[in-house]
Amino acid sequence: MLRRGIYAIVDRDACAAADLDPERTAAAFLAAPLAALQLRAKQADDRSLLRLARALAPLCRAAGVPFVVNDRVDLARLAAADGAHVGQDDLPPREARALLGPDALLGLSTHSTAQVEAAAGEPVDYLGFGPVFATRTKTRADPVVGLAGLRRAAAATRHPLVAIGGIGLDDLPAVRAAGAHAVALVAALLEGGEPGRRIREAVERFGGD
Ligand code: 3NM
Repeated sequence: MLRRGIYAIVDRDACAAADLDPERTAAAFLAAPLAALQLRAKQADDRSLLRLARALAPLCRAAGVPFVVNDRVDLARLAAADGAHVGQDDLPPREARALLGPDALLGLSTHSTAQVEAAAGEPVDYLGFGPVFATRTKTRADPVVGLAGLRRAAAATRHPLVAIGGIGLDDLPAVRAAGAHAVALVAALLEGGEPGRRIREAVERFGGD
């Protein structure tokens, strides 16, 4: 079961663009109480992704934060991560679950109410849902769903929703009110080059249980 709160994504390419080291950025995020920390590295070759995943896994374990690898179930296993997050074109959830085992945290990206409904019987712990707002982080992002779309999706599923896409710190209360169980953030946590300060602000603005 995914905790409520901030789902911090360490995006290797976004970190590089912000002149931040991904490992240090992860360490800064982990000083705050998080729902999870995800490693995302779309441009990375397998070896660098595995190396980075193996560097982040023990940091997350020491902090007591579940560690999730984006897209790559195989590398999640090899790095002894707590789980993986798959997209609509990655391994299907059932196959991902078979590789990861029953206790792993498994998430699936969804981008419409139809996809949310189609995920009803899938063996996943949560659904990513977005983009809620326009994002520059994801190339070829799906159409924006907005807060109204998030509200409709939340009403259509029993899975916890992790809202994602273009979400700023000022948006957190509204996104939570629209039914998000957790909120995934990339760019909003890197602005200003002080990830430790931004993550504390995010956790504070999302609010407690
Ligand atoms: N997935 P930012 S939107 C990785 O819609 C990702 O599934 C999305 O980054 C989806 O917080 C997105 O900087 C980008 O907008 C999130």
